[in-house]
Amino acid sequence: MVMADWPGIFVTFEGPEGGGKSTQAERLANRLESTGRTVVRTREPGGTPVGEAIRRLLQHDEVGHDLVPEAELLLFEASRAQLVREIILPALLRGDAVISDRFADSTTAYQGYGRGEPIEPLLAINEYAIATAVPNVTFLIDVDTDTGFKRLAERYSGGPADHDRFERETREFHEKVRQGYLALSKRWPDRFQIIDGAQDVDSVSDEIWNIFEARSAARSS
Ligand code: T5A
Repeated sequence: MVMADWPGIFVTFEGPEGGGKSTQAERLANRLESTGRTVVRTREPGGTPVGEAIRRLLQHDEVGHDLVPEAELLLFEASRAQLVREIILPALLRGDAVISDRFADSTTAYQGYGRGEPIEPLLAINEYAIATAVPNVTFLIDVDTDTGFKRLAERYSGGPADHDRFERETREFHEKVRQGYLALSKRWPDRFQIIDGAQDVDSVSDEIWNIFEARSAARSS
């Protein structure tokens, strides 16, 4: 993958369900904005009108239940290709900070390691979808499957209908996803920062902020 030299900074949050990605993406964005930085917040699947329509199909629409694994994978990539070209690359070229709640590593972890789609061809499709938008830093918020499940159970008091299609997958599936993420962090140790998501929310966000500041300083020196 070729990392482009844009003036902005691209940060992604990744990890298993319930680790705290959305919470921490929001906190980092707020903290950055309080320093005067322009922040573009986005999420996957979604982030554009096209992507949000794909998100509904993938996660909640009944028709999505019939998706074959190959179609599921390509829909995530279609949402990503749109997001990169419509939102992410223009923002990075303007010099903004882009913070994305999930990105291409989610496809490798869920569709690759979780569903068993072959990893190397999948990485090539990821590259096609993201073009030059390789994240500068990826925070992998790691929690064990039991902790992630417990947090989601606490959040949903309305029963199984509230859980999306992926949250209803087996424990074994989610364990494979988690191990997949850890394998990816070994493949790209410079980009990935593993964060222990079992800590309390403030400790996690302080750790992320310190790493972010150190990396920003290193980039501008
Ligand atoms: N997917 C996505 C693929 O299969 N392939 C792909 O290519 C892509 C992009 C997206 C789904 O799609 C799949 C993966 C996902 O299954 P989503 O709705 O975006 O679905 O779901 P997630 O990204 O998994 O988001 P979650 O909300 O489930 O988890 P988060 O964002 O990790 O956690 P968060 O911040 O929402 O927190 C969950 C709960 O835990 C609490 C929060 O208050 C909340 O109640 N919490 C903590 N509690 C204690 N201590 C902490 N440190 C806590 N941090 C948060």
